[in-house]
Amino acid sequence: MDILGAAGRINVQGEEQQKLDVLANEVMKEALRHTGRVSLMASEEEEDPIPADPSAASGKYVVLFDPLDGSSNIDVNVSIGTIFSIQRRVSADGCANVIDCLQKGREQVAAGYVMYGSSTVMVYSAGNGVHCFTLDPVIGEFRLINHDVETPTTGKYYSINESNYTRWSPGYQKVVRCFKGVDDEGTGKNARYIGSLVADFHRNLLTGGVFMYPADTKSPKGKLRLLYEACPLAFVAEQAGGAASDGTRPILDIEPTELHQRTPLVIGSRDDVAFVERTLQEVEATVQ
Ligand code: AFP
Repeated sequence: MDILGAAGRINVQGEEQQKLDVLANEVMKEALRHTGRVSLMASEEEEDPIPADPSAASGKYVVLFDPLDGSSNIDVNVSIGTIFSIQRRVSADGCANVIDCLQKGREQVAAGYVMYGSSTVMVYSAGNGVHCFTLDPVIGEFRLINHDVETPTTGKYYSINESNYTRWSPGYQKVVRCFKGVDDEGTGKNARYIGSLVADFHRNLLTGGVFMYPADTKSPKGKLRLLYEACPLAFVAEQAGGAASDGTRPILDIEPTELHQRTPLVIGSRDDVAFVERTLQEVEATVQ
């Protein structure tokens, strides 16, 4: 099957689509379209919301997804994933519409991800703890391996693309110097960065740590997508006792205004996220 390499198209995010991005998007749509429960979908790969079958027009739920997160890692056999967010439909009659998608992360009914790594794991929360399953290929089913996952309150890893250092605000530069132990108040963390959000998040969820993708001079609003990436992972993080912020406020409290809205993201262990927010605030105060 011809599934590797570029598809020769640019998606709505302005990024080059890989063949597997396109295939994963089709698989997700097909799987959700016929459930009868999903009236509308929204994908990171498509500009507009995608209606389900007319027979499912009254479906109670809306599903938003990043079909294949970590595209740059596909062809080199590094972990990638699928992220999903489930919202309750709020529009009363007729076809569900974009308003059903533009709900705060706090309103999510459930959210989670599947990670395709050395094993295939599915992690989800329906608002009652975080549960982790692994795919048993022999029986073709997911087995529960870890229920009520709790992430450490502080962790040993920080994860960020440091090649963007000169494009960050002084606050983020300070945070990273602290994590490296360069500045006095250094917390001396170890660096880990895969470049697939799902994989970076999953490692930090289990071991403790903080992932950051700040706004920078190249992406002034941040790079990651609020509805397809930040909100679902923030929901999982909070349910596991962690936190997620855009640097100043909880991700789950952001009122979305656009389907493909971007946001800065700081996510992971609670105390580490609080340290980042505090440091950003302190540096901001001295710069002004
Ligand atoms: P997509 O593959 O869905 O576009 O996502 C990649 C990603 O949004 C996220 O998974 C990574 O954490 C981040 O981009 C990596 O970005 P950099 O290559 O700029 O570090």
